[in-house]
Amino acid sequence: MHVRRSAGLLSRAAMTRTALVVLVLSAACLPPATAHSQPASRVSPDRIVIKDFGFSPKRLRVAPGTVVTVVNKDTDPHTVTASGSANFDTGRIVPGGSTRFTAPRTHGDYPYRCDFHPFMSGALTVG
Ligand SMILES: [Cu+2]
Repeated sequence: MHVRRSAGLLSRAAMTRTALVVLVLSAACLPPATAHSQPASRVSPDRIVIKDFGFSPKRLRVAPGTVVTVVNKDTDPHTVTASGSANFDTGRIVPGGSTRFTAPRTHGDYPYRCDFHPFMSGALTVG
């Protein structure tokens, strides 16, 4: 039947496309070939460190719903507070302290700032 054959072709095409996307993504996720990759980012990939009134990394990429650890290595208290429609907020993190929050479950870019120091900004990329 004509309709069923078309559907079969379509799903084969879709499968091929999916396989290609998986291949491309796998290649993109491979660690850099240089010997200068940072060991710290491998040990704690889902972590934001606050130091010298700045967030590191400035932009963190995580999977949806990831529990992100925030470490405050400054001598002042800080927060990680979503600037946009997202509602994550660590509240006050004392100097030397750490806390965790759950990243949004929807893919997207989520800028955040410190409630006490609005000039401190960073971004969470979920996806
Ligand atoms: Cu701050």
